[in-house]
Amino acid sequence: MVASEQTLLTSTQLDTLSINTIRTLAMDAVQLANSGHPGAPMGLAPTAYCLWQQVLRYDPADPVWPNRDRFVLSAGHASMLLYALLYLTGVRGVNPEYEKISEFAVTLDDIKRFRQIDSKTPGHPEYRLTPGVETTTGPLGQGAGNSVGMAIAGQWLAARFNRPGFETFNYNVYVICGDGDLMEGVASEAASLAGHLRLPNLCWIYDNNRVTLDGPADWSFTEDVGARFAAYGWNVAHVTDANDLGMLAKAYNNFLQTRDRPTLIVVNSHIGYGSPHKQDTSAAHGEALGEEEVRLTKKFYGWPEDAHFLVPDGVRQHFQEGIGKRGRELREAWEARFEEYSKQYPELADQLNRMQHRELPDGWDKNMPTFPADAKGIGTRESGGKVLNALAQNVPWMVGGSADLAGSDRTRLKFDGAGDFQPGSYGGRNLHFGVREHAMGAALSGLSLCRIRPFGGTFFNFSDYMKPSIRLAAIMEIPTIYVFTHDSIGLGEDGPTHEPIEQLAGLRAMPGLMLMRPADANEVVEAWKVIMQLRDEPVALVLTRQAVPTFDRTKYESASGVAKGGYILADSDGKLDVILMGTGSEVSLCVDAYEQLKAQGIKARVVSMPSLDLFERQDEAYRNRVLPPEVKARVSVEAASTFGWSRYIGPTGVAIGMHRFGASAPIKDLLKKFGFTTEKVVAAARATIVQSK
Ligand SMILES: Cc1ncc(C[n+]2csc(CCOP(=O)(O)OP(=O)(O)O)c2C)c(N)n1
Ligand SMILES: [Mg+2]
Repeated sequence: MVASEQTLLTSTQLDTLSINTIRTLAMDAVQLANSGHPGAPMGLAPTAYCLWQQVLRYDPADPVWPNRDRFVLSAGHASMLLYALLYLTGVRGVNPEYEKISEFAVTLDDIKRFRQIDSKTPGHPEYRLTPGVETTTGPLGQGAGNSVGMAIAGQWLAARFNRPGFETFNYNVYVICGDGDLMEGVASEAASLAGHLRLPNLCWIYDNNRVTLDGPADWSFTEDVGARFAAYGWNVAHVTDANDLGMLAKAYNNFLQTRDRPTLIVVNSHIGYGSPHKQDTSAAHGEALGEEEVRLTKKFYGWPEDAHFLVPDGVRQHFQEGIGKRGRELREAWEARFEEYSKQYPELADQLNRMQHRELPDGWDKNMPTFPADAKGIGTRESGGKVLNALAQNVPWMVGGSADLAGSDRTRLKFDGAGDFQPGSYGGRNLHFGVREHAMGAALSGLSLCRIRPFGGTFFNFSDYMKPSIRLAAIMEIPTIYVFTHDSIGLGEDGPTHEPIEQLAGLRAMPGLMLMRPADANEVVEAWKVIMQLRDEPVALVLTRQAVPTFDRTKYESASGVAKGGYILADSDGKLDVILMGTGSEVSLCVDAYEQLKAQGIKARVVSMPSLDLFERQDEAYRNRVLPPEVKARVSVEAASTFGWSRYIGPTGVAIGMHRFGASAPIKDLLKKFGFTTEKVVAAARATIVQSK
């Protein structure tokens, strides 16, 4: 039943034809690329088809409609499933300004170029590269984690922006996940959080096919997943036959009726279902089926065996009449209501428009605190919390929280009306992630993808617990904000388990992530100003626990130099003898050493380098002005691994840093033990002057 018979097809036959089109496109694309996973898209085709065609409130003509239902393919290895859906439903493209354009997101030619260089159909779905892809997935569990942030965003937007008669936000978030996703810790953390928050707009669809790459899931995964989710507080529904569209529709309805908690739909399926010839599931898995198996499977589907990338007449039209028509009507009705809403609530509508384009409100940087010179000073976590609270009052869609350390990392929003995001108070702007760093990382991305400006805090050392999510935010180029405090051995008594050593070097090595480690309270203000203006870059703001002096800016240079990543803080007239450079809490050591050297007649310069990433973006003339190539005597000071500093100190420089894990003791003893003293910096300066002669 192909092409010519289309006019005679019943809706059931059209269902089958559409499902088999998805399956054969996946088989053909993987076969041509000789790479990828055909089995998962084949087994999942009816589940995804039913969701898109009958349930999803999504207009393919406008993939950035703010109230669209979100579809997340957490099982990113099944990417061909998503590409087939984007192609068959005719999802349109968007430009970098998030405006829709007439081009299709994915064409049949794109599908033929699956996994090829510069194609719009990469191995795993990538946000930004392929319109219609809501988030980048592939590392298992991450999409599921993102979806909790998207669902939080949905509830928050509804609470903040809906008005009587204007249900501006009521979208749902659907996730397809597999055994792998549900084995990963991040998904468990996220599910636990979603259950606590009773997010009613969240639906995970679990492809319970009982196999993973290595073989039967029984080898490693035997728990009762449904019971686990029930214990998390989720509604759990079962579909015992993944090919039964009636059962699938009932399960989706069950979700739509359940308005007091998230829903897990457990779908029992067989990977690569429909291919009775292949009993060994492994081949249907991480690799192409092979020409012969493709033919046999097509024969089983009643498909012309020699046709490749066949899209029978009527299939795309069928999708247009289903999801296309439903989505268009919903979106158009929404737009008409939004026009009326904009008249009645112009301020709210303006906020939504700015959010959609990642713009800031006017006056976003007003009432910034200023910090007078103070030799004792305050911790940068402290000044950071003050700046954050000032900014969040100016930017109503800044929402965030901490992984159970808000009291320590100072990320709590304390002003009137900030509130807590909890069941029953979804308009709160303080999120309580609990001790779930990884889910926090993934959820922050989900929030950002729904246009909220999210921040999340924890101890810097625990950035490792969320690094896979940070990495994906960097790949996606989304402006998430990570506030990492207790940034060195300076945290003291908690000892080596809590003292970051290699984290600065590690995160600096990550492309697309901006790292900022300001030196004093006024650098913190400037750092936050840079951060707020980022539109397509995540940032790690790294702050101290301990007090650091607030520099006298009448004596030293202005903190506005932070915007250039590195700047001259203190200088000497005439020919320089030595450059001292540092970041964060160690800059004050450089300043103290500078003063001593000055008294000894040595001409030194202090360069504060809060962001090496930003510094590298400055032109050569500026960089050479700050770090003149002819001055070879250089010292870097950072209470962390010295990895990376050789680039700035050169062969005759000295890097003061950590070469082992820290220790548990009061800070003053640690700084002495590990050599973070003025004397040590002065001695290093003298040594490098000699070495570079
Ligand atoms: C974090 C992470 N670890 C490992 C992989 C490699 N990987 C891709 S698919 C897969 C098996 C997943 O099994 P399942 O979720 O059951 O999907 P199915 O094979 O059933 O489609 C693995 C281990 C990955 N993508 N992400
Ligand atoms: Mg599986």
